[in-house]
Amino acid sequence: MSDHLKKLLASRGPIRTIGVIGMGYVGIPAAALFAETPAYAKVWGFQRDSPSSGYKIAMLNEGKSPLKGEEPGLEDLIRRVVAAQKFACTADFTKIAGCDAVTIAIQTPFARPEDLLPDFGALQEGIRQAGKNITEGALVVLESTVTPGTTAGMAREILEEESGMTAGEDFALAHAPERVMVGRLLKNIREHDRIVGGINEASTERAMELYDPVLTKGTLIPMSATAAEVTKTAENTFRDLQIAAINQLALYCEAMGINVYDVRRGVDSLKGEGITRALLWPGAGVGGHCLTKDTYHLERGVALAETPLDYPAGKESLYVLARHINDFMPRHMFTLTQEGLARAGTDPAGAKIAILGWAFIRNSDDYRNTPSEVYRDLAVRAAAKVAVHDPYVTSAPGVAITPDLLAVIRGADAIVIMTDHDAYQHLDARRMRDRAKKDHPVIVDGRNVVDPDAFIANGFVYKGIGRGDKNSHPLS
Ligand code: SAJ
Repeated sequence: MSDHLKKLLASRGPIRTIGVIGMGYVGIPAAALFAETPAYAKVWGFQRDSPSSGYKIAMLNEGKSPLKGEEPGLEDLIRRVVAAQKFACTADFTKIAGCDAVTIAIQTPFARPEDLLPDFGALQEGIRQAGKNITEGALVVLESTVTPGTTAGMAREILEEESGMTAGEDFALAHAPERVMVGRLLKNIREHDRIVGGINEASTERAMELYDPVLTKGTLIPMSATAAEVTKTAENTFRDLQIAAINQLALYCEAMGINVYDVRRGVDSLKGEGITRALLWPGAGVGGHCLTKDTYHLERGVALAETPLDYPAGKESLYVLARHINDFMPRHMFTLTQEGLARAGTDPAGAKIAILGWAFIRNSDDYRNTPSEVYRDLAVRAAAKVAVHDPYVTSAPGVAITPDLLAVIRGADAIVIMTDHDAYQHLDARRMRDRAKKDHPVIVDGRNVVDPDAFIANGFVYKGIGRGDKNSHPLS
C-alpha cells in the first residue's frame, strides 16, 4: 500500500520546509530547533490570530518568546533563527502548501474533568487547516497527547476529508508525542528518546527523517501510530500509579502508627539483578496538566478499541483507582487538619487556615489542576477563614494569593503545607509559633518538608502525610 507513498516521497526528496501548527510550550521550541537545523531551509510557525493568542505572531517575528518562566536558551535561539530568516510566524495557513512536513502541537484538555471527554476542538481545527493545505507527498505529524486511536482514526478522517487524498498513500501520517517539561523544553526535545509512530512503514520512516537531525542524545524509537499514542499516555499513567502506590502506603503507615519514610527506605534497600521497586514520594496530591488527564486518554483509547477488553466485570481499572487515590490526598490533608484542630480545641468554623503553596509543583508558578484548590474548597465549606501563600503564583482565578508568608501565618490556627517550594524547606518552628500567636497551632505537612520534633517541641500539633509515628504525639 505504501509503495505509492514511497515513490512520492522519493520524488519530493529530503524534507526542506517545515510547518508547525500551534505556537505553545510544545510548538515554539520544536519550530526553533527545526529552524536551527542546517538541513532545513525554512520553518513556518502557524498561529491563529485569535484574541487570546494572536499576540504571539508579532512577538515571535520580533525574535521574542511569548512563553512565561525561565526556558534556558530558548529566547536566544528564537532571536537567532528569526534573524537568519529561517523561522517566521504567520496566521496564513495556505503557506502549508509549501511545506514538506507539518507538525501539530495543540493541547487536548478535558472539556469537563468529571465527564473526562477531551476537548479536541482546537486540535481538530489545526488538523483541518493542515488537511486543507497539504500537497501530495507531505508528512503530517501529531505531537499533542491524544487518546490512542486518534491518529489513525479522527485525524486521518479529517485530513482525508479536507485534502481529498488518502493517508499513507498520498501523504504520510504519524504520531510523535512531545515529552517536554516546563523549564527544560529545548533540553528535553534534544535529549529524550523520540517515539515515532506512523500509520504505515513509509510514514514512520518519513517521520524519523524529520526528527533525526534535531536529536543530540536522544534516539528514535519507531512503532505504530497507536502504539506511540499508548506509549505517551502510559508513561504518565504509570507515574501516576507509582505515586498512588506510595500514597496508599502512607495512609496505611498513618493507621499503623509508623513512619512511611522508614518503610520507603527499607523497601528501597532491596537491590540486585532484576529487582526493581519504583518508589516515588507520598504527598498532598497530584496536580498538573499531564498526570491528571493522560490516564483518562488511555482509558478512552481502550474503551473505543475494536476488540472488547477482557477484564473483571464492573471493576474500575487499576489506573483509574490510582487517580482516585491521588485525588483523595488533598481530602486526607483536610482530615488531618480537622484532627489537629480538634486536639488544639479549635472549631474549624471560624478558624484561620494558612495554605502554603498554590502551585501544583515545587518552585513553579504552574497551578493547573492544583490539589491546593480541592483543599481550599473543603476548608471554605467548613466555614474556615483561608489565607494562601505562594512565592511564584502571583494570582489565580477565585483565590487571593500573597507572597507575604508572615502575613499568612499571623494568627493562623493551622498552617498547611501543600507544595514543596524551597521557601518552605527551612521554616523556623519558634518564629512560626510566635507569629501564629496560638497556644497550640496546627502544622499539617503535605510534602515532608518540616522536622516534626522541632514543631512539637514548640507547642504545635503536628500532622504529616505518612507520619503515623508522630501524628498522635503528646502536646508539649
Ligand atoms: N508528585 C508526587 N509525588 C512524586 C512525584 C510527583 O506527589 O513522587 C506530584 C507533584 O507534586 C505534582 C504531580 O505529582 O503535583 C505531578 O508531578 P510530576 O513530577 O509528574 O510533574 P509533571 O506533571 O510536570 O509531569 C511531567 C511529565 N512529563 C511529560 O508529560 C512530558 C512526566 O512524564 C514526567 O515524568 C515529569 O514531568 C517529570 O519527571 O518531570
